[in-house]
Amino acid sequence: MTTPALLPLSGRRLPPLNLGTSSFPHHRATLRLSEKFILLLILSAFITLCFGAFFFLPDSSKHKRFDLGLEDVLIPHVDTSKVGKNLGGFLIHGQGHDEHRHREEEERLRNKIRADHEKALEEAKEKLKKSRDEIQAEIQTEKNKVVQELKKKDSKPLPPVPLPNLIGINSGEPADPDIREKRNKIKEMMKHAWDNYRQYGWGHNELKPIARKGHSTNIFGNSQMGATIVDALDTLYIMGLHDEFREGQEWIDKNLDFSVNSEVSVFEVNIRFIGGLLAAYYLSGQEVFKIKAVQLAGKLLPAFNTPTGIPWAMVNLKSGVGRNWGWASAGSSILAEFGTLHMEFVHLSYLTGDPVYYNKVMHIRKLLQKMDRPNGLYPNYLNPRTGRWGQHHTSVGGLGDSFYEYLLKAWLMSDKMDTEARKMYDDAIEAIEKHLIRKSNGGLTFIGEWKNGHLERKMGHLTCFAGGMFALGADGSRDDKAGHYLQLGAEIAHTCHESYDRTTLKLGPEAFKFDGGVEAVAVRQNEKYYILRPEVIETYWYMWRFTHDPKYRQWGWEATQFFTTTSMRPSTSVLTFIHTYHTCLAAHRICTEEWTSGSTNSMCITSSEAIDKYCRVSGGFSGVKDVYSSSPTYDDVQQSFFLAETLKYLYLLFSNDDLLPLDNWVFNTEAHPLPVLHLANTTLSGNPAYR
Ligand code: DMJ
Repeated sequence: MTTPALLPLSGRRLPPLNLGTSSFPHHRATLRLSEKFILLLILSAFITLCFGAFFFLPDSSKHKRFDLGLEDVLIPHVDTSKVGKNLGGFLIHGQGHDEHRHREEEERLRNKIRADHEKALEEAKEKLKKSRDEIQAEIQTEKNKVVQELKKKDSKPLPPVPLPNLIGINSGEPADPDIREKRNKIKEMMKHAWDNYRQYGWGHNELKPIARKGHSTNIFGNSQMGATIVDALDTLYIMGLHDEFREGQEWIDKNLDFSVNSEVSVFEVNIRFIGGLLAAYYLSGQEVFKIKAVQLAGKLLPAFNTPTGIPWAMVNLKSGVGRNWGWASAGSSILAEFGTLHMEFVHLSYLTGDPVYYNKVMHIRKLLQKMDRPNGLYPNYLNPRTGRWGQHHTSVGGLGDSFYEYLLKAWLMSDKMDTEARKMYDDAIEAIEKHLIRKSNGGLTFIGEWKNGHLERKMGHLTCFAGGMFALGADGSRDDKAGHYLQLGAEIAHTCHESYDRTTLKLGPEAFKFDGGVEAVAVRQNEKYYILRPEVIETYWYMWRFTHDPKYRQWGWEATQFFTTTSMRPSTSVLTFIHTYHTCLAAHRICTEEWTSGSTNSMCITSSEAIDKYCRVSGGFSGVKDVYSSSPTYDDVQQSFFLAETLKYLYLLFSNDDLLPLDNWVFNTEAHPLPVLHLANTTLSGNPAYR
């Protein structure tokens, strides 16, 4: 390889020197003695010149050069301002007395450093005399001391804040024995999910119920942060599973540590961890949850260090370095992610008396308010460096969904004082109704996705939450269109129920179309899965609370039947697997027939019990890969949101309305209830810590 190839000079290749074969043959690699001598002479002349030049430099520049050296690190400068006014010029030549003192001072420091060095060497020698185990034990003790110190520092008590009105946290027992039985069934399912996680996945983020081991995804980074524990706490609490709640609390107290070198999703950590911890704090009053929530929030704050203040999607909890998802349009942050922090961050400021969290989310809101919106719609992508929209895609499902939800809920959570949020919600919903909501040929109302001026007639399972949102926002809507929005909520609930009803398993696919003769059915294979998502049941519950139409409980129970009837038992051999699977199918068929004919004879009940006994995955609950297949395969993941949301909404659906009444509680997007704060307008002046 030629030299230019190794060291390109400003990208230009050097032409090969043509010295002639006789004077400098190409194959000769060494220099003659005389040539070496000349080179050495040139080199030594050059070095002498450099040294000489140094002594001709003015004094001040000599000092500067020394200041940058090792001396600067080892010998701290004497602070002249502290030494006394008269000594201000103590480094200037010609002031003999000062120079003398300076030398003395340096000498003293040098001696001290020498002594410290010797001491350290002695200690090291002593250490080396000890056994490997002894040294390791000593290191561990030192480490523990540091961790304890840090913990003490982090666990400083927060300023006392008056707790908002916490009503309806232990109620909801229905009088009707049938409803009570269903409610108990949901509670038992929660216990099944929890116990298996406890046994096989404890401390991991999620559970693989068939492999019976821990599971995680990149949203939680690479460390085990017990996502299921944190996400499940408030569901355990409202179901009265207090022993399990205490187990979770103990784990959090002892093990939940955020000083880990792990890159997590800011949004997911906020809605699941901070939301979960705050809800657990409000429900139980246990300080540990509040303290952990605040510690974690501190770790998320560096994500906001972008030129616009729009946070990165991911942040490393240890280094604070943030970045965006590689797949997002033009390096953008995602609307549903940076727009779903408001509720939790307002609560953090309320509880700590520190406005930093509130300011971060209000800054996002103000920035969004100022931006132009194509057709009044918010695109899903916003670049945090330039502050410009990415691709003009708008969705009420994935990438957009909870941004709209949080506008409405910010208003509700402020006891309807945050009218700015309500206005933004009303404006956004009007544009969505105009451009995204349509009726299919078969009369089903659906919410499509806007892609560069074109409406894609497809709706996601995630979008189904919007039925509940419309119902929740009906009261207080612009031009008093409450009836209209309640009706819209009912229509979305109906469409989403249809998407369930048109499948073999009576469970909804991830996305379904309204195009080319297709109505509420998934077309692509990769849209046919169901991963225990909550959105449809969430909408049933809101609709139930606002209308008390029994069909919503009936629809919720249909879904519950699936969870208890069509899951498959893990098997020790292929034969048992096939046997179990056929038992499941057969039993499910009998049960479905009995159910649709409205009969509740003992055969169905017996079958149902048998199905529960034989068909439920004994290691927990799993999602399925194809809801249209009569022989579905399982994804082997028990999502943490199944415990946080799906089972909670089901439990609430079969509870009385006095459990977590909607006048006092607002659910974050992960179904964690946060109390309404009685704040004056959008400020935090309701909190004495701010006065
Ligand atoms: C949950 O984590 C939250 O509801 C989020 O807003 C979006 N979807 C998942 C569950 O489907």
